[in-house]
Amino acid sequence: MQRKRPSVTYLICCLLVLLLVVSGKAQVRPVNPKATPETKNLYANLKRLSQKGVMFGHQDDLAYGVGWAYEPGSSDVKAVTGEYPAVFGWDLGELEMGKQANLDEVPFDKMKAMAQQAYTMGGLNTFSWHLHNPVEPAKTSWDKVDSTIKQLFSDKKAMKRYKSWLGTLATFMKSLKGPDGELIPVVFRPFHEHTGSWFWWGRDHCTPEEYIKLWRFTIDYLRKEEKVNNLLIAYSTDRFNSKEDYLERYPGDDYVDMVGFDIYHRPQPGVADSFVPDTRRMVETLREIGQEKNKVWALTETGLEMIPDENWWTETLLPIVKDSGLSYVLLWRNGRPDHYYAPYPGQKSASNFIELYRQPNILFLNDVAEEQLYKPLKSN
Ligand code: BMA
Repeated sequence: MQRKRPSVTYLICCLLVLLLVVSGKAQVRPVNPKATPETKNLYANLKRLSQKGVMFGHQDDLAYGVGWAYEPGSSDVKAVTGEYPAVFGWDLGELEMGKQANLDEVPFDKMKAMAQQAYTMGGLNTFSWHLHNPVEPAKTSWDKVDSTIKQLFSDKKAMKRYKSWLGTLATFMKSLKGPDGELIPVVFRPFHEHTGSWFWWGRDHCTPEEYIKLWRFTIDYLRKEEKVNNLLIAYSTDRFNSKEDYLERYPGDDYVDMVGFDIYHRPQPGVADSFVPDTRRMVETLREIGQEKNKVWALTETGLEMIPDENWWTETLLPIVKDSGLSYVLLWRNGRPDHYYAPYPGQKSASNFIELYRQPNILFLNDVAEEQLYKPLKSN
């Protein structure tokens, strides 16, 4: 008996199934296999969106700005451009101490409500943590104590304290809920700027092995003991010289979703300014690492304090982030009239900031809301 040849329709169907399987496999996944569906969607969307443009972010944007605080709806970025940033940065420092407000006086209940607002509007939240020293809890992040990590792992009382801090952190993360009761996925960026030595977890105060041990313990504890499944984990250094330097304390591909670094522009009178080429070089190294590891990459903190250069946005920031594949760039907080990193109406660089805002590949909230970060990956 002659065998029937498969029909063209049948072959096309097989091909489509194959394509679906292949594209499904190619979709990037967070390191936590138990990540919530929205967290998985967010990660895949961050990867996709980073091919379209760089999201603009600002620390404490909804909380306060130059000359105002806690006025619902306010934002210095919005006051200048008419639009909110796409990324909202927050810091959990002193949550572990049982305080009602963080180290910069942002009440945690308000922070939670603002993070919910950012999520509902379609933006992204990222949390850093300037935590105190778990061995000597009266000491802050900045009190440089050598060998804290080593002591933490040999001092039962300190370890118990640290676990309770992680419990408090987990409770906060698990209390972030969207309108339908779903957990809000966020980027968690612990133990940052560790290629510098100004925090107790910095380079001069611990060995690479100790840093990695603390990182893995922290992430495992949150995931496995506290069952926190709405975090994307960001590893972010300060200045670095090479790929090897960047990766010296990298805790491993199973412990990191996003690679980033923090870098501030601090021009010195009489010294040639190489901030743009230096930072762009770091961005390129980061891109290489991100591509090799199939992670998302971001400029997790930057800025020029008080922005005295009126063209800073298009002449300094833009050449650093343009066509870089960066997921986002986050400017630091507008804390005081002498400590701010985003313009406010009337500030010297405000009109140049609008030029940055108008760049098609620099994404603010409305561009990003359209992309539906928390929904399954769009096919286009
Ligand atoms: C620093 C400064 C401090 C602040 C800290 C944590 O860069 O802005 O004023 O307390 O970050 O947010």
